Amino acid sequence: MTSGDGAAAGREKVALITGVTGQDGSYLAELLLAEGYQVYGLARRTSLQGTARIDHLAGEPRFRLVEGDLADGGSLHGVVARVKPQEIYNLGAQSYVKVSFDTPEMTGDVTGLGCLRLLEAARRFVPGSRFYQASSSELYGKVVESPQTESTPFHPRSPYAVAKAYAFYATLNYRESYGMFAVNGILFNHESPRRGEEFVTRKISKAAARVATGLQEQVSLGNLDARRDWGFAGDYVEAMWRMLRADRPDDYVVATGESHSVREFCDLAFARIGKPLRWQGSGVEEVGVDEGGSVRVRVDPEYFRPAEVESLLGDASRARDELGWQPKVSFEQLVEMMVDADLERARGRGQGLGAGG
Ligand code: NAP
Ligand code: G4F
Repeated sequence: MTSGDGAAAGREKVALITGVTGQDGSYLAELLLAEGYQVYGLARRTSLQGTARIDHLAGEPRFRLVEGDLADGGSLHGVVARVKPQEIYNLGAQSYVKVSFDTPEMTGDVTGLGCLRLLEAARRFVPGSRFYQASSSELYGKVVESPQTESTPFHPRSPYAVAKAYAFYATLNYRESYGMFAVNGILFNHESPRRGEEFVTRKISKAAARVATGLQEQVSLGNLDARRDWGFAGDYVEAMWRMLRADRPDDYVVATGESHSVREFCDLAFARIGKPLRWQGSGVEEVGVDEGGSVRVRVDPEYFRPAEVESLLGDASRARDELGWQPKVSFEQLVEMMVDADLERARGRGQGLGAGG
């Protein structure tokens, strides 16, 4: 890890990304580097190096990692004071909804308060900077209308979503109280070959690839009826960047406008490996069976959540009309991209999590 020393203000545009080792952080770093930015990525110390998604950027002179933690305000103040970024993207979070039920305090601290700590560092050291908060469609939770827009009321259904609600309003509050250019991107689910393996899309694409290569027999999932508006992460980081280049600060929904079930994701993934599924049974007895009669998908209540978000569907009209943003990758292309990347990995030819993914 290179330590980032010295503000680059007055030279090229400087951005700070928290969560740079995550799925979105890696794509955003690539985008900003391609746009000529000096990029500082905040990373925390872990016992094993967790930089697989950004290792391909290691030799890039305009990319630096800086040590810090969203749970540690002092570290954030130190980094922001030293780097003096003009743009701050707060992507860091405990982002897995299911785990937030097991670690609600930590999730609240990092995902909720962490945003406030970073806003406060920005207010003190770079009040003229532009601040992006990674808000989430999980805020809509128990949805009251469909599709969801920027004016749909929130009803968070997990400690994660409650923490994101805190961060959403902290961001809005700094905009209104201090006149800061601080915005929320309300992003619906977005996936990629770099998606964490615990999330349902990657769990399915990886399982399908391993079934195809004889490494695995079947996969156990939770709620097959859950519906999500799934897009491609590479498209969504472009919306983040466009939000910070807008004439005025505002909050934006980012979504495809299409909703699909977990079952449909399985259908496409297993069709891609030449093992289309038919579904038998219902409830916890439901199974997805291939043409040879082998059970490839089954239901395990272990993956159910104490409170479920059943269905999400976004309306990104504002982002389209005001930012000129629209998704490029379709749902079908996304599933194929993820299964194909996992097939390469299962065959030992994959490029890892970063470049090429
Ligand atoms: P991700 O892959 O889980 O990445 C999360 C990042 O946060 C990782 O870099 C992680 O670092 C970092 N992090 C965790 N705890 C931290 C701490 N205490 N201090 C500093 N950094 C910490 O998530 P993602 O899918 O890229 O999502 C990016 C952001 O968008 C998250 O805030 C997420 O909640 C939000 N979001 C995601 C989606 C989606 O569908 N992907 C939709 C809406 C909103 P380590 O590598 O060290 O763990
Ligand atoms: O892939 P998931 O774990 O994503 P979830 O909960 O929608 O959260 C993701 O998207 C949010 C945006 O809406 C982000 F804010 C958040 O950080 C994260 O990136 O689950 C999707 C759906 C859920 O309804 C879940 O119950 O799939 C269902 N599901 C069914 N079986 C499963 C499984 N989810 C997981 N992770 N694993 C399963 O076996």
